[in-house]
Amino acid sequence: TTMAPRTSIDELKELLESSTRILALCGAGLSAASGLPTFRGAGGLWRNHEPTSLATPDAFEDDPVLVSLFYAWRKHMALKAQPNAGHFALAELAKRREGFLCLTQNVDGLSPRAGHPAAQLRHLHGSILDVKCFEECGYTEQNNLSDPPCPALAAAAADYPPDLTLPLLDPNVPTPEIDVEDLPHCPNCKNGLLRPGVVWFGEALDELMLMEVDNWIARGKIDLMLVIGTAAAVYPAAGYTRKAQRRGAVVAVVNPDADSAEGLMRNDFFLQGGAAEILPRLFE
Ligand code: BJW
Ligand code: ZN
Repeated sequence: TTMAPRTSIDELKELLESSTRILALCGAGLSAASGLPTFRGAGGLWRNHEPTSLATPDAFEDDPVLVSLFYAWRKHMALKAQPNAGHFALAELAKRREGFLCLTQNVDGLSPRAGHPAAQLRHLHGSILDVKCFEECGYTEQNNLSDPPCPALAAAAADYPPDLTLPLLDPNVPTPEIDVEDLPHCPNCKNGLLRPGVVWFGEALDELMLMEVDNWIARGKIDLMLVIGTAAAVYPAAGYTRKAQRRGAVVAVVNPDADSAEGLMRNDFFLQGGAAEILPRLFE
């Protein structure tokens, strides 16, 4: 429709109260107030690289040192960051509402740290705290907290700004010289390099997880779909909005940027603002 979306937080609260099945899709904007940069738009560059150009198997193949440095830095920031009021509000909603499922594209681990019950949270794009073998021998390691990930990458830590509010690594500071052989290798096949347990462009999302999500969606009518802090430009994640609409869901977008919401086929509610401000008011 061409109708302007509703913007009343009280009206959305009312709908939320009467909803039994609620689905959320979260993105990098949810963690913005924790000091973690988003992918697209201001502040996204790392050493003059687009973060999305580093998030591919080809980038790792071409320059494993560069991509490993990028993820070592991202992991460091994720571990230093604290969950914000938006993560806590979603975690509280999950505890109060059995019929709430939260799909997050974020790999930073802030939702679990806010106490979000695991049964009501799916990490569509994996976790930056997980490690797996690049050669796909099947080796994986969960919740690896080592920061930096290995001694060779520790050299780069000298380069980290002490304060997360500072911009990303200075592109004028030369990339530390690291030998590929000194990057962490797979203890299982002894051959592959270790890589973060995230989903890169061109890689499949976990099949079992996708099935679980589809089963949840198929179980019945969805009353409300919350689209929080995401440009909804990456698939299959973005497609859940459409799937929820087919199950009858009213779509509510929480985003400071009106243009970001435009990409969705239709949004019945648009609450303009930061997730850390809007979500606590919505769920209180
Ligand atoms: C705030 C805020 C505040 C700011 N409060 N909000 C269909 C059509 C076309 C292409 C495809 C298609 N299907 C698949 C594809 C290809 C591709 C794709 O989608 N490409 C598109 C770019 C078009 N998809 C894939 O490749 C996926 N895999 C796949 O499809 O596999 C198929 C397959 C099957 C079988 C075998 C093999 C393959 C995988 C996608 C993986 C995405 N991975 C990344 C990197 C993860 C690791 C890492 O973290 O480094 O995931 S890319 C990056 O984008 C990351 C994010 O999760 C994801 C989404 O970004 P997000 O969260 O939306 O962030 P931003 O920055 O874009 O937006 C932030 C938003 O927040 C903005 O709106 C701001 O306004 C807002 N905001 N402050 C609230 N305070
Ligand atoms: Zn291996």
